[in-house]
Amino acid sequence: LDQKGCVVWITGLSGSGKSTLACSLSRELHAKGKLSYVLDGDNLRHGLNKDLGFKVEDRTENIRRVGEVAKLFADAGLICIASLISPYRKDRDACRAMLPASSFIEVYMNMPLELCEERDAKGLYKLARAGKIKGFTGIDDPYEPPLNCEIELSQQDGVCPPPGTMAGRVVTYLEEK
Ligand code: GGZ
Repeated sequence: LDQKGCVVWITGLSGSGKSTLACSLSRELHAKGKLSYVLDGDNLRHGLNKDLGFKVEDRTENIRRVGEVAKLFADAGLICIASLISPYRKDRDACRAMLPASSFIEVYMNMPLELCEERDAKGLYKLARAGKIKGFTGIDDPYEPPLNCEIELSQQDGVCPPPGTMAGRVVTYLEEK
């Protein structure tokens, strides 16, 4: 396998496009003959992490477990793409600390809350606004943006770049490293 394993950690609000980017990135890498594997927070919560909710301690444990699994994939030589809200800086930093420097690439989906809320694919923001979900990230639960991420993706002139374009930015970064 002529590739070095690493973890691409995508953080951001619900609805910011993390899963879409993860999927697009995985495709782009596949097209280049690179092996990758996507660990998606929402999916893992149906299996590995189904005992966890959204309290601070649960989110911390959720991220810790995914960080450990991501490390295993990276050790095996894969590009592991983890997409989780991962709202706390210290939890993301703990995952970073599990890996050699430069093997953890933090990607921040810096999209305005208004955009995420407008998308509201699962209607969760609406429920959170109505008080039917408590502790929803961005509404009544915190999100701590990265201070030193490797890649920050945001709107350009008020529009969100297409997923393929954003994935391309990550691929370019990986190729240059
Ligand atoms: C945030 C929540 C919540 C609360 C349910 N807060 O957009 P989605 O729906 O499909 O993805 C979100 C997912 C978040 O799981 P993560 O494992 O990524 O979160 S964390 O990293 O914070 O542990 C959202 C849904 O779960 N969801 N309740 N209260 N998101």
